[in-house]
Amino acid sequence: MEPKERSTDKAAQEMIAHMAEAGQQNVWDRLEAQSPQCGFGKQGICCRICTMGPCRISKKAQVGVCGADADTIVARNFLRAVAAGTSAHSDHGRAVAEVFLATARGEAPDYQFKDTIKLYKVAEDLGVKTKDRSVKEIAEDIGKTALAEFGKPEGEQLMVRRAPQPRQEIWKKLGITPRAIDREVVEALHRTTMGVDQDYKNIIMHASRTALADGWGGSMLATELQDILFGTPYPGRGEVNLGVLKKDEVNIIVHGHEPILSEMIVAASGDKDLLAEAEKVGAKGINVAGICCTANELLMRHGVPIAGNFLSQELAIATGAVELMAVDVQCVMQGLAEVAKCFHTKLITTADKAKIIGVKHVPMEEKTALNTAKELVKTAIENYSNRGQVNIPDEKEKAVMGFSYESISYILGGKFRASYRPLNDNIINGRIRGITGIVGCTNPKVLQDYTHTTLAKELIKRDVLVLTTGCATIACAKQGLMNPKEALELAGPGLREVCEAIGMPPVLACGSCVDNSRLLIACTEIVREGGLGEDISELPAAGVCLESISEKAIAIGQYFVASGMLVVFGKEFLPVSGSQNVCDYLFSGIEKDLGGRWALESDPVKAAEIILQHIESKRDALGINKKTERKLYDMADRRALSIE
Ligand code: SF4
Ligand code: MSK
Repeated sequence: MEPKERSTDKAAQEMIAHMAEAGQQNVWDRLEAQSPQCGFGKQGICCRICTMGPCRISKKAQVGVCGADADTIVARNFLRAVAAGTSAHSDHGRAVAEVFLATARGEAPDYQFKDTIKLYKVAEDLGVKTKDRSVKEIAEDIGKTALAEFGKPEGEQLMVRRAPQPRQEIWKKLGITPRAIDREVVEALHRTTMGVDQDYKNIIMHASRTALADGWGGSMLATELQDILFGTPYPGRGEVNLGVLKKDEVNIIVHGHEPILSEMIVAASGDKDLLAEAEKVGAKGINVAGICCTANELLMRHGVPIAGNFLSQELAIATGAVELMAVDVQCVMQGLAEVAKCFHTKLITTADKAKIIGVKHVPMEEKTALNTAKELVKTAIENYSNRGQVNIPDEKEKAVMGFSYESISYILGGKFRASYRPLNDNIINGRIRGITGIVGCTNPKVLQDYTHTTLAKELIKRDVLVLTTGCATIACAKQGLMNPKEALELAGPGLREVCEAIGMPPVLACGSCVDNSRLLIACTEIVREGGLGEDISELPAAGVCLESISEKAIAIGQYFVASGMLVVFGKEFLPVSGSQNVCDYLFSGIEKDLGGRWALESDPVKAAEIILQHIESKRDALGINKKTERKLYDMADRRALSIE
């Protein structure tokens, strides 16, 4: 396969070609070696949860050894994916809560609370008293309460109370208001063991509860506590793509999800002594860049450049310019270890729960975080002189990123009148037709970055405001969609007018995977502002993920659906086609229960059509598509106008 058939990104194409010439294997080559992939797995109809199996459903054998049919097997696999995704986001949230509590107790001296305004807000939401108490006292109670959300023996998730009231009522009526996060995941695994839940709708109902424990629980806690610790993102400039690596500086890549260590590496890279050491080895400076969601976290808060998204992780090492890559959890390919062996790059794991065989492990502890980070930076500096040939592509693009729901409110209304009112008004008057969250990863099965960016262009062209997270954000940024100057040229006239007046791009970078919770809050704020219905399900809005690699994306999709939204997903990434009943329920029946539903479409242009139709149908239902005729008042009308 030609590099052009693998990626739309010129920098990636250059590095793919370069790796091929050098005989080095990457993710695309390994996909080819794995092809053709198992058709049963693709349809979700293989089961290996007990040792009477593994079983797979076919014309010849329409049930497993235990008698489980395709509906049960597909639903069980779906729930297991949601549970795995929920556990990933939520364990991330727990790690942040632990550092948060340690900071409050003075046991993590390198961290501090950067956003105390948000600290008070979160205290209120978690029921923590603030009157006559110090920041540390409040923070300690927030930390304890947040940690309890993962395993409390009774009660429901506290953040759920942020949702619009009618939404909370729906969850209550269906009995799916999430309880402790760990409990929902444990119950999901229990229900899907052999011989437990064998009613596909009942299984999917628990998938909603589990996913809600993610979106309105673990992920939301992760986002909120990170904002308090590291600062709530506000729009700032940055650069994106492999061209951000520097030929004459020590390059360090941070990759993964939890910003706990990467924040410290950024701090350490500014250390005077370390900068002097870098100079001694002939480097002009220390350049930190990110990959995947860690990259989003750092650019949004510190303007740290982004080297690439998921599929670019091996390509970054193949430039020969990376002295050290520090990885923590999630989306880290084991294949990195092999690629790193071909170069001087030191690959280092830092999370005890995520080691790679043959890769050096430097454990990160909150008590000594900055020292650990300094050690890593020092290792990178010492490695600079071991560089061989360097091939850094020229490509890089400017981007404005950092749209938390607070910052959207701020830029819409200004410091003293921060509100979503201008957004609601412009949706109501039709300049903006609606909003769409584009989320997701990059997957070697599809042309890198093509789907996310084509979809984003289609939507903004038709006056739909786009909010993005995760690797989809990086894809859009690489293609200039977060560069207001370039992107506004592609926006429809209504959206363009609003964005120009406010000074924002038509595609807003809202953060990492856990930051999809920001989209839930943004939707809630729009509902609260008024004029667009009483619940998220009434909004002219949708979620879309045309490209994913991870179970996390299925968990996100399900919590969007359970929050009342349409979610359009890439066909090949939701393995449910083996059960017509499960498909019928997820694509249609579930809407009666929850107001949201799934739809499958892999073509970004067709996906845009589905979203547009959905948005217009919601606008019709809200009555905001009716053209109100301009009325010229005659004298009788004027007399009838009363001034209260
Ligand atoms: Fe086969 Fe049933 Fe065991 Fe699954 S649970 S592996 S379908 S026997
Ligand atoms: S990093 S889950 S590849 S978005 Fe969050 Fe990117 Fe997907 Fe990982």
